[in-house]
Amino acid sequence: MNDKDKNKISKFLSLILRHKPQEIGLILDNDGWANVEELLQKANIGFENLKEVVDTNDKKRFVFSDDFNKIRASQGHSIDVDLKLNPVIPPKILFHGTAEKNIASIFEKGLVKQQRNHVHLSVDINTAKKVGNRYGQPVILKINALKMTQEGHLFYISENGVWLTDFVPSNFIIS
Ligand code: HQG
Repeated sequence: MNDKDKNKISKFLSLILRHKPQEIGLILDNDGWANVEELLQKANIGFENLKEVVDTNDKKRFVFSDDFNKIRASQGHSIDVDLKLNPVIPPKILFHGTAEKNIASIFEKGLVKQQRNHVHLSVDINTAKKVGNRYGQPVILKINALKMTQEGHLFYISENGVWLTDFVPSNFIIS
């Protein structure tokens, strides 16, 4: 497959496995897993192509179960799924990339998860820059993550290395 075709399938999988499985009549279990056979059939994709998209995906967005019978998105859901992640202690600082136009509201209300199940953060500035770039002129915010844990906020790390939390009050945003 060429990159364009892989990208198209990846975007489709993000839609189906994170937001709207009902678009193709798919049902995810409580932990967000879809049955691979059913997905292949309903999405009209071959297993080899699906595996290639999963294996070569730049952010490792999707993961198979060990026996390849199930597949799920590792993060980014808007539908209610339980990824069964355990709280972990974050590094001192995490980053969030957003667009310039959101800044005033973020400093007023804090970072909220909007439609998704978590606020998404990264360990590196570059990833945050790319994330922010999706919505306009990017601005990188530094989050005092470790300090947040001292006040009871929980952090999780997804299977593909994205840091997740429920809410970042504005007093923990340092720039
Ligand atoms: C902003 C992609 C105004 C927030 C990325 C963001 C990521 C506020 C937007 C993943 C706000 C939500 C998630 C407030 C937050 N006022 N704006 N109080 N609080 N926002 O897409 O973090 O490529 O739901 O800054 O790479 O941008 O799809 O979240 O701009 O990992 O795998 O509200 O999605 O991953 O947007 O992106 P999103 P996000 P994939």
